[in-house]
Amino acid sequence: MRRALWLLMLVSLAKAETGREAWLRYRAIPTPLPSVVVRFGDEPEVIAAAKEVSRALEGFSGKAPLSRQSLVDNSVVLATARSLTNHLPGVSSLTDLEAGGYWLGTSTVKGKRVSFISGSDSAGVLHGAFAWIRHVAAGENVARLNEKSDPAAPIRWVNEWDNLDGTIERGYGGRSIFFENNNVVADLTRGGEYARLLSSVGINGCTVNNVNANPRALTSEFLPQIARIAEVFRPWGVKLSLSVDFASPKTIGGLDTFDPEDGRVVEWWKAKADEIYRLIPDFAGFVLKADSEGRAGPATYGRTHAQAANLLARALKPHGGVLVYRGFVYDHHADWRDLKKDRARAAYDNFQPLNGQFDDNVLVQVKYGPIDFQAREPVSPLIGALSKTNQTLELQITQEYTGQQRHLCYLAPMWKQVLDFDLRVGNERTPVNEIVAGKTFRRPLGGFVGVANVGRDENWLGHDLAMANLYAFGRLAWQPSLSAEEIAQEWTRQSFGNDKRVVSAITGLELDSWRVYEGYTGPLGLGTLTDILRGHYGPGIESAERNGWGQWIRADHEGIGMDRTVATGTGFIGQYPREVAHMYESLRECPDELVLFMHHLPYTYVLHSGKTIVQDVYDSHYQAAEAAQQFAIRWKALEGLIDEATFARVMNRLDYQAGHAIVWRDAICSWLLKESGIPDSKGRAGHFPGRTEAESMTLSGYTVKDVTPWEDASGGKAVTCEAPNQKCTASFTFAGTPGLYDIVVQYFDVNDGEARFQLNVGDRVLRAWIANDHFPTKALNGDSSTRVTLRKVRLKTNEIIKVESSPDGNDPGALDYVEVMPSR
Ligand code: GCV
Repeated sequence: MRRALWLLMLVSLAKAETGREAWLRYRAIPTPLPSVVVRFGDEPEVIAAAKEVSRALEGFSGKAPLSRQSLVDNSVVLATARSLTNHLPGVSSLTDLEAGGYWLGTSTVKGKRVSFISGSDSAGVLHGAFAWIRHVAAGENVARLNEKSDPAAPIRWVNEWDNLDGTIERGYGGRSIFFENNNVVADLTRGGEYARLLSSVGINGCTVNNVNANPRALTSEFLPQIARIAEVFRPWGVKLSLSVDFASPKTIGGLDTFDPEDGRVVEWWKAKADEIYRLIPDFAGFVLKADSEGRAGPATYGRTHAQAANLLARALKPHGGVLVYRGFVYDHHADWRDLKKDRARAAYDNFQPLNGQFDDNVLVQVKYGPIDFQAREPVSPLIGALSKTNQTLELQITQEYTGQQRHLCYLAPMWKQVLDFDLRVGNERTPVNEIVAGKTFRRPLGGFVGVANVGRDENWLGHDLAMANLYAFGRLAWQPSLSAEEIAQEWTRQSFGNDKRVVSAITGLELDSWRVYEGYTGPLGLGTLTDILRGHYGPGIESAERNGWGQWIRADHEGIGMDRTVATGTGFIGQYPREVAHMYESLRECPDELVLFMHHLPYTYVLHSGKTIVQDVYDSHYQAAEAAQQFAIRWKALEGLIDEATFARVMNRLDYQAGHAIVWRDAICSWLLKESGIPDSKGRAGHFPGRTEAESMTLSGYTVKDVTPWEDASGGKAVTCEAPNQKCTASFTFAGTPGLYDIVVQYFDVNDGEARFQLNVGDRVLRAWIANDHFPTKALNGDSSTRVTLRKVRLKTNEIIKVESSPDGNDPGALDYVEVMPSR
């Protein structure tokens, strides 16, 4: 029997996995398990829970369990607390569970060994079922389980920024699983599968369309289509909500106004809510982005955010719906010359004065930091200020500013810092997670929202390891006290099995990844330092400066950083409660990791680390880029221990990340060297051993081009091959000693054609490839800069190394440099 199980396990390891099952893989587990699933109750969620447990048991044991509706030996029983008490009056089923909470237990009833999965309600049974499965998958002994668990907050939602045409704003895992061509897709299988994934980590709501909402979402023609999505969500206890356009009464409602104080507008929203609830009785509510980044809002009529929010909330109220109002409101035409202007102040300045004016079914959704999902930000001071307002904390699962799922960046450690941060409201312990959950200020509602943006890619987010972020968001929204490590381990065990080597390697990679990403991108609280005007992906340091978007870093030849102090700066720090404000205002106490968010300092300023700012940046970038090289090596060690297809997909991404981390390192260090004029005391910045710039090779057919921004190309230049049907060549003579070398060809792969490349050494063709990746740009810059690496190439002195490329469409087959280093 044991042998058969292990064989089964090996077979499942060998199966090519697509990632679609995510963490719900249900691989063989060599442990005795119940052979019967008993269900009491006919609620759709209880039925779904029982089916899920059956499915899991079949995967774990290799044998489909029997299904029953009465008690038998060696069974697992699923029921709400009430129906458990009705069927088995003597069995302890906790009655003090909160909505969605569950109890897992075991007992012997009339001589029969039984495991119980019970919930406060039918959603609780589902959550309990997935929790029970999680314990089994982790190889734990469920025969001794006795666990009661309640969610930390009632709102645990994801937002999807899906557009009705099928694109996704800031989505990196393919097109929408919900929409195409301004309609809901005919086949909603993926929508149902997604709801199952969400449910498995306790997420109970999903806003399916972009907060930059298309008014069509609310039209009578479209709503029945939306109702189809709600149907596939329903069995999984996931409620649907919609993002709405505030101008809808005018744009689709035929009115000449959308003034929240106009009676006709009030009536329009009421009628719209009634219409929706006729189609979707469990509709969760609306999400509204107003007066932000060009969206319509109450400012058009001189009304407040509270008036706008309450207008919609009152239409939803009779049906039990909520209105989530986004706190992400700021002026994106700010005057950068004005040293007192500060985008970081905006959320607080806009919403704090309205504290107490929002209805009880309104939640203000606050991004974790005062700017916009950067790799590191301080906690938004607005969170501590909304003492009489419900809130939700907005986290971002989709890695907009953190590598867009091409870079591994497990965000749970960052989220934990946010959730655990003690804002010291009233000089008392007031951690963010308790405030937003509604506990601190005893609010009726509160919670957590993650911007997920999953797509049609088989593995949902584009990077198999990024799924740890979706998983972690759900787990933290349920139980913020979990550690990032516990969550990474849970996720790894369920996704990749319980082999100790696998669990430790993958957990280790996940846990290191955010600090590594931060280390080679934006340092010391400066923000990610990406190109904020376009893709938010590669380096684009000065794109933050001298424009109205307000992500300024105020760098010049002398110093860098925003002065946000009360004493001499924008006064942002004064928005925090006293103790926190004191910490940030004082250079002695301000942590290094945020010092340039809070202060403008000379490059020579000595940090708590004992290093000058400039040296700290050089060091962190070299260390982190090296750590990113190690990620690929650490992953390589797992070959044969996880299924081949997943291994190869992740290997590919980590190899790419290793190269792109060097693009980042070089861009930031070269820029800093030029701006500050202060050399790297370790002699690395600006010196690139083994590197030959394309522009200094012997060129045939290529043209030398300046790259913008200059720091995104080595030496600020690239060579392009522009004449159609031409092959260009760039060559140089290898002057090193004979031996084994790694050769890197750094080139640009623009999203507009598929140029061909070839690398030759002497007469040997070492590699031919097509530049056909899909980076978010048509330009030569840090988004499109990428590499091919050939390892252990035997070279002789004076051999000619030659790169050839031929353009295709608007892709000019551009080359940056070739680097030849002894193999390590
Ligand atoms: C949906 C940032 C993103 C936008 C996003 C906006 C928001 O500005 O870049 O794509 O819009 O935040 O959160 O509303």
